[in-house]
Amino acid sequence: MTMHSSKEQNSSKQNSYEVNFDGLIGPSHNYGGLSHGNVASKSNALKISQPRKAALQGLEKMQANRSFGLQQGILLPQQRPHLPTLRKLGFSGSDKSIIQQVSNSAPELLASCYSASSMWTANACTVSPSADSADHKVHFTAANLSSMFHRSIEHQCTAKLLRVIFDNDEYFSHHDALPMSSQFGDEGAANHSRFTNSYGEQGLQLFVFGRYAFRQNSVATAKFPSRQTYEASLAISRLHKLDESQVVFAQQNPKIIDAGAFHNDVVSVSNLNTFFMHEEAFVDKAAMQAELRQKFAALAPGNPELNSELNFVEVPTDMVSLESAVKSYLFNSQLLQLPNQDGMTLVLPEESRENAEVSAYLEWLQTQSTPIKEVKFVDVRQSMQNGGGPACLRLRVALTQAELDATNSNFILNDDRLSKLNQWVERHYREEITPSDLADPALAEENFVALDELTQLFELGSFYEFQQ
Ligand code: SUG
Repeated sequence: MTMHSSKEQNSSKQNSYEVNFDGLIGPSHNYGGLSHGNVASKSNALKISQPRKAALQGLEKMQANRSFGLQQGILLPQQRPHLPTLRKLGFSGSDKSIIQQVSNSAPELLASCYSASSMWTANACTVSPSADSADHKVHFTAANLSSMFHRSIEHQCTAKLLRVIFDNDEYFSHHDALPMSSQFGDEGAANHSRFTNSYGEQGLQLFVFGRYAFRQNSVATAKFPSRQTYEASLAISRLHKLDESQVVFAQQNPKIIDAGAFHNDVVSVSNLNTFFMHEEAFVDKAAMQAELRQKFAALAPGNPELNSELNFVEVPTDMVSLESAVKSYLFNSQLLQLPNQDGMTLVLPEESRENAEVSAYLEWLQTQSTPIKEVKFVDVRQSMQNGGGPACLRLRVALTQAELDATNSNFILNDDRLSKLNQWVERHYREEITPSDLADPALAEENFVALDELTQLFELGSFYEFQQ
């Protein structure tokens, strides 16, 4: 591998990329109804899932991004069922006997340990690019996901995988998840945005939280949990060595969490110098926008090459109600800068085309003078039925050329790997999973065979616990 000096690394003249790392949807994809406050997860609880279709939809989305000329990365599914968690909870004996005991006495625990929820990689971790950090490294903090039991068991495997993919101390710095307590609830990049003029330039990071953990009398939700705390966001900004002048903290509107926006990426999405957001997304929108504008303009004073203006594209409630925003996942889209194109492209879930209010809004948006010039739609319905849209399925990692070169290239997709993955899915995934299928030890066995083969495809060795 070529070594680069840190001077070269920081050069703004270097090429830089936003690489989307999508989650490969695992073979146990099912509808467990596990996420309180996530309307789709609850309303599709215990429906029959289609794991093969789900994974193929995910791969097609990744291929579409590649066809736009973008670099596309991939993160792997986790070991499910996660029997080590069930053993921790007191179940013992052979794998088969544990599955039988749990399905008889605690089916909700079996569903939790079977969830393929690591597919939503926007919740895998928070990433800060090297241009922003005092030590000029890319920082990763695995999200503890402590609010939902089925998600709280993801972070160890996530952190391990990130260390395999970004395995170079010169460029990358890894942090384990924050302490597992409700005061430090952290949901990763789904509540984090970054504004910049170009991915390799210094940027401004926006940390969005749902509640304060230690402050009395702060505004709070009435119905659904606020998963991210201010204290967690603050800790991550410290870990990532970000300067105060480059961060803004803003509280998500509790009303909108109670309407089903359990993560901020359900009501806003950013790219470069543009913020596409619902007008009711934040508690104090005016203060947040003023601070963002002021800090963004101060990033590069006196550099005439840089634009110091931020663009806010706000969607008013009288054009798109909160209910339509949550149902259609209008904002859970990928806002992309495609190579050799002037404006930005918004890649939305099909569901937003089918919502009359949202589709009328999108028509109108394209007649307006904003950075968003084009809309495209993607079919990720299997994931959507668990509350995961196009933006949930991807983790954005801004990398310089040198950092991309230092990234494990097995995890950057090419034609060959995509075709192998499609074949792997066809070979191993069930067409359907019903809730009662989780009780069948043969399903666990099949999943392990599939994952074992996957580790060979990615040259990972004995990565999963069942292989050790
Ligand atoms: O955490 N759904 C996920 C969806 C995550 C969406 N991610 C972002 N918005 N970035 C969640 O609620 C449902 C699983 C089930 O019910 O089977 C679930 O975990």
